[in-house]
Amino acid sequence: MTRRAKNKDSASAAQSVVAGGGLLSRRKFIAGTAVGGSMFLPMSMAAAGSFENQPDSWLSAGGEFTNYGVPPETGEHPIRWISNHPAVPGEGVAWTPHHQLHGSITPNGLHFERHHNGVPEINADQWELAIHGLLERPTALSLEDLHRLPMHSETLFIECGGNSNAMWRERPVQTAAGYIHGLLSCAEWTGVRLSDVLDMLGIDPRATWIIADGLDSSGVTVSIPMEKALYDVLIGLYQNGEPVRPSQGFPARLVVPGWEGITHVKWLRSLMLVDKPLMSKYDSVSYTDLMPDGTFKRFSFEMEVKSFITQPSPGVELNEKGIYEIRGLAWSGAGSITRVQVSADGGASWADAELQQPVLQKSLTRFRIPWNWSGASAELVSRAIDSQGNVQPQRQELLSSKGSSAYYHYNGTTVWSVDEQGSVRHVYL
Ligand SMILES: Nc1nc2c(c(=O)[nH]1)N[C@H]1C(S)=C(S)[C@@H](COP(=O)(O)O)O[C@H]1N2
Ligand SMILES: [Mo]
Repeated sequence: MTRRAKNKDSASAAQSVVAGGGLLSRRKFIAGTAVGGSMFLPMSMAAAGSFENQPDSWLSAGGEFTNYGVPPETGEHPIRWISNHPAVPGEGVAWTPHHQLHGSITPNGLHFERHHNGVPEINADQWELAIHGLLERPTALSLEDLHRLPMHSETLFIECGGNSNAMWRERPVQTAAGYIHGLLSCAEWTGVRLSDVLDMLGIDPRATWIIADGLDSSGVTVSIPMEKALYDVLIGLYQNGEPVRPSQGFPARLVVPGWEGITHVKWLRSLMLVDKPLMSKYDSVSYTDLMPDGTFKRFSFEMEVKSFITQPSPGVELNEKGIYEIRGLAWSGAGSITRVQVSADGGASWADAELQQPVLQKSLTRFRIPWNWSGASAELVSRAIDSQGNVQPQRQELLSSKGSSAYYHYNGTTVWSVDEQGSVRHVYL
């Protein structure tokens, strides 16, 4: 690169700075002026123009095709991290490795799992869903019956109410982003509308709640207000186009847009219409919030606005100074994401990240912003705002409102600190 070009590049890089710590404007990044054009281009041009370094695959026929696709054997290999209760093996979670993923859809094999007593084996041919209680025509529907009803698809996140609960700890836990925030996934769910099924069976107007239970032996029984059931709940049959996976609730699960994971009852057994909540263990003990005044807040159904940075993040280190794209995920159970702000100086200054289109309701939204890492230490943090005007709180703000003995429903910020060697750690500000 000539001296003149270099000066021009650093001048444009300076112009494109949008916030402290080296956050840059996306437009400059794409135009290549900020990158200088010299980092990537000459290398890839050389490779493209030469036949000397071609791999052997160039010379012979390829391998067999399979009837079900598998991930590549070399390169990055995203996998879930499983953590089981030591005494009750069926009680546990598998975390989605968000620090290894891109885009906004979670591949089915990497969808998070939360089981209270393992994955039951269910024979789809014998399966029936009982629908009873305050209904004119109580019935049992087979999978075939459900298939004949109109189908709907929606891309939606599911987040466990216990996701990110390590963030309530006194010290910042040092693990990968996906193992802090990965009880969260996003898929296109296809199924039939619960309202269509209930309308067909004749709803008794006294019905105000619906109680869903599953076929696993964990006694997961959840009360959901009828208002929500009739608004947008799906009986989910397909996940990213293929039958719901056994760990996700095959043959049918509830999909309750924007609401906490426990309401998405898997391996559906029955739905009962009633005039009050059941107050099962999952309504009244688990997934409730201990408030600073000593009372418990129940039915915190809607997952609040939240975001975190997936790259860079602990374990996803920086090897040299220069331009990187900061990437992350944002979502809200209250609607869609309208804005994500990113800071590279621990919240002293903020810049708007680009939101990957289309931005869907109650779905994961990918955000990105270019960043020129000077080699100095930096504190990276993101903050999301949703279509209802809700702003993701800073961790300290959340602690002051919810108290420090909370366990569920953490939606505060997460800060990654980058040191001069480019290694990334989780910190509290
Ligand atoms: N029948 C049944 N449904 C269930 C559960 C369960 O253990 N049994 N776990 C719940 C919880 S706490 C969550 S967070 C979600 C997780 O869904 P996933 O495993 O498909 O990610 O399922 C919910 N539905
Ligand atoms: Mo959950």
